[in-house]
Amino acid sequence: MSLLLDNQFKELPPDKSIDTKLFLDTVSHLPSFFDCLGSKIFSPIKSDISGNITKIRGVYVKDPEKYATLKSILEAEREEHAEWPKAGATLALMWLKRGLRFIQILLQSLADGEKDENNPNLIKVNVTKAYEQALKKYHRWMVQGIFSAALVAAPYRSNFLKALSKGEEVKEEDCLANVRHFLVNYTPTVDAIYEMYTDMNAELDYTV
Ligand code: 0SG
Repeated sequence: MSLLLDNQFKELPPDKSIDTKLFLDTVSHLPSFFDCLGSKIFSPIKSDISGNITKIRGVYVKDPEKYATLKSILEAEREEHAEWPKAGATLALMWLKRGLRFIQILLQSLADGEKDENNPNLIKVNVTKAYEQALKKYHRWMVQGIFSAALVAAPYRSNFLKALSKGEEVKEEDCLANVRHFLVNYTPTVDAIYEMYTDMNAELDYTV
């Protein structure tokens, strides 16, 4: 079985609204995946993503009806402040979506067969591509240093694909087919969150 397909995202409705509970239930499976990667260096990344999810859920549970969609949470928080708050679920989702974009680009790059031909069992080219496109511009040198350390600890391609298959020996092609299947709903969901931040002018471009 595939770890990704066990936690498949649902197809978006035509208006691309994202059901908060469904979204939170699906993304909350992602942090445990870091435990399969075999290095403690991933712990701060796992904590960051878990913290984002906890924060969004904390807002949602206060009034599940009012916060039924991710957009309704942003709208409510926008109304409470004179400008977009550097706090709350709006901030947590802003960072979470960047992590989700990183995962999307990494998986897409693997699914597309992008490789370092000299080191075909490494995933550094895929991880670096994801980092440069999704995260790097938000990081100052110290956080970029965490990335460099994580890159050194990145698992071999074969081990990464095995982890995605929950430790089972699955043919590479079958595993990549599962990755592609997972991306069918995952990518539009991440795109829709990005579109929402753009349309609502909610993106904050500072660095950490
Ligand atoms: C398979 C190999 C994988 C390699 C993985 C490499 C990944 C890249 C490494 C990047 C290192 C990131 C370390 C953490 C950085 C954090 O400082 C930033 C900013 O964090 C935000 O800061 C918090 O997320 C916010 O939390 S909140 O919920 O309370 O709102 C908030 O604290 C904010 C501070 O805001 S301020 O007060 O300044 O306004 N986080 C990131 O950059 C996101 C990192 C996501 C990485 C996703 C990697 C996925 C890997 C998957 C592997 C399959």
